[in-house]
Amino acid sequence: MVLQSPFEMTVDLESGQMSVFERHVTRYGRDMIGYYGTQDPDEDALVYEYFERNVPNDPGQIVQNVTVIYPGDANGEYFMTKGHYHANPRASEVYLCLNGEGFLVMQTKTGDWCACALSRGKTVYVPPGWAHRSVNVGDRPLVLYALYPADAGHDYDAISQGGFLKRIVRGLDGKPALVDSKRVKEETNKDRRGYSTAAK
Ligand code: S6P
Ligand code: ZN
Repeated sequence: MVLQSPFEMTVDLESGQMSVFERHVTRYGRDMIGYYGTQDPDEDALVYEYFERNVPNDPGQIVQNVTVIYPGDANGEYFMTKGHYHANPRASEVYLCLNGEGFLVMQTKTGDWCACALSRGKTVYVPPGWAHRSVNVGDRPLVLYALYPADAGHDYDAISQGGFLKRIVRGLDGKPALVDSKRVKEETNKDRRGYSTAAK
C-alpha cells in the first residue's frame, strides 16, 4: 500500500479543463465500431475524450476524471461513451455535470435500467453493479466530473457484446427519445413518431 501525499488542482467549471492530469484518452468514430445501434459514427469524428488524475491502484484511493462528450450523432443516435460495468462489483461512482445537456443511462445484469437527465449542477450516483454510459443530447460539449474508486476496473466486454437495453436517439420532433435497443433499427429506418420522450 502506497502512502499517497495530498495534492490539489483546479477544474475549470465551464470547460472541465484540469490543471494537472496524467491520463488523456480520445475516442474517435473509428474507436466506436459496433457500439451504435444502426450506424458507426464518422471515423474521424472526435466523439469524446477524458482526463484523469492518477492515484495508486489501491482500495480506498479515488480517481478524479473529467469526460467531455462532443455534440453529434450517428444516424440519429447521439454521441455517447462506450459505457462499462466496473469489474469490481463493489465499486460505485459519482458524476457531477459541469456543462451541457445529456443523460446517464444505467442498467444492471438482471435487466433493471434507468436514464438520469444531466444538466449543469446535476449529480448522479451510480451504485455498485450498474453499467453506465453518458450521452450528449445538446448542441455543445457535455462536460462531466466523476469520482470513482481506483480499484474499480472497467468491463467493456459485457457492453460490446450485449449492448445497452436502451438508446437515446433524436426523435422526428427533434427531441431526445429513449428507445429499446431491440427496436432501434426498425425505428430509425422507418418512422420516429412512435418514440416516447426520453427520461424516466
Ligand atoms: C470511469 C468513469 C468515466 C469513464 C469515461 C469514459 O469509471 O465511468 O471516467 O471512463 O466517461 O467512458 P468509457 O465507458 O469509455 O470508459
Ligand atoms: Zn465508471
